Amino acid sequence: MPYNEVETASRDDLRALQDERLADVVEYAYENVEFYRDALDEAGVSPADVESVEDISKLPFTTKEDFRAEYPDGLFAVDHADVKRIHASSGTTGKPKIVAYSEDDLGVWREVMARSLYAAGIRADDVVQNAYGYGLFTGGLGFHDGAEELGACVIPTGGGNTSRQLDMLQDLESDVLSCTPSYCLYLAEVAEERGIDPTDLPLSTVVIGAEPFTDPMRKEIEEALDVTAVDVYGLSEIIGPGVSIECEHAQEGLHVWEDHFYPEVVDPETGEPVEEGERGELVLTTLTKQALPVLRYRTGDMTRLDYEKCECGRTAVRMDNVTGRADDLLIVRGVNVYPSQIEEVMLDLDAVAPHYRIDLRREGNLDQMEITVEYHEDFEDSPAELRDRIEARLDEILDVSPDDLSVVEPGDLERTEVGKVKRVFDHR
Ligand code: DLL
Repeated sequence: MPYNEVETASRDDLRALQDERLADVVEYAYENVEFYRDALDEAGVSPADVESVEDISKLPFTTKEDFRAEYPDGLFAVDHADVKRIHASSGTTGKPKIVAYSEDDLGVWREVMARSLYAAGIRADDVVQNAYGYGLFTGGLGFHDGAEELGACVIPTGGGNTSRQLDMLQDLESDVLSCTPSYCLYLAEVAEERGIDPTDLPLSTVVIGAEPFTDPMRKEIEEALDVTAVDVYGLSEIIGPGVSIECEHAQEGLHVWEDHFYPEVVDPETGEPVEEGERGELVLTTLTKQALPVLRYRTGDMTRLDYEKCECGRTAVRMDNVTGRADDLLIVRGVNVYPSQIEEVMLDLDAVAPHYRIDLRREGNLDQMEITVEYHEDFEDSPAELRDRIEARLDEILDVSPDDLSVVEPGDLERTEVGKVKRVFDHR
């Protein structure tokens, strides 16, 4: 039995619910948000033209630039008195994206997060240590509220202070840790430094998200901590964490809670919907949000949708693990390079630790790409020989070779204790 019976509703019933909710939210956004009224008028679409999800592609997109342009509250659909919580997501440049929640929105968020944790195998008798940052970032409070809603015990450690984090894990026997994938690995390293075998920690599940990771990285985490690592996805503009999650049964694709968030996949260049099952940019529409309804948001995240019924019995569509963003693309001397391609190569080699960075510079008119990786602490051969092996593998998958490839000692690359890991440094 799932947490909420809608999770196993027939596709037809789900579609009927989405049709009704989409028509409502379009009308609601049109009536309450000037930005949407103008955008729909300009596109020549009236809310009455949207009767079902078949009509969704008539609607214009919303972009992160729209959030910035409408800073701070231009996208709000309710009076300030009805806004009960604000979060914000800061990009690398410009103003943060401010997001707002009504009382009901907070209820939906709690429910989809509780549903998510339940799908990950977490139950009311579990102890959830929440190491996502508390504050304007949606990770901390999103997980906190969801775990409480589920009835679990929450330890709100927040990000950082890794030594204390480890003490709490051991002393309070936490079953579940929620944090970024890079922090999981860091925690395992600090445990080892303190003479604790990370596989002896009481954890059985880690719920990882907020930044991209590849399957080899997940394997590293599962082995390092002897846990099941479940991928959770979300973004502030839509609600925060809890848009989708893997189920513990299959760990194959993240169930999108489609009764609240309608997913589409489009070609990132043209904005046209891709064929069913093809890869492209994820576009999300909130179906029930009050304070901040969002129509066709271009997430920038690359994925594909799988409508096959899952072995867990849930009917909600599954999205692929997001390993990259449409704007992650690095153009080096005219050649396309995705950081996830480099990560896959590195992590496929047992001798390489899951820590790397890519530095891009321009010398004269020429792009220079430097890659730095750490060798694994168990690796005892020559780093020079390892370097040659990595170079040969990179050669196979990239059409451009790094100008400099350094293999450094374990621990040489800086770790991220708080917030999201940064691996690409574009100095151009
Ligand atoms: O990162 C919400 C979140 C918190 C998700 C905790 C999961 C766990 P933002 O800070 O607004 O919100 O960043 C959203 O992070 O568009 C993706 O690019 C990336 N992202 C989030 N989850 C994943 C994931 C939170 N599981 C942006 N895999 C999104 C890959 C992810 N990327």
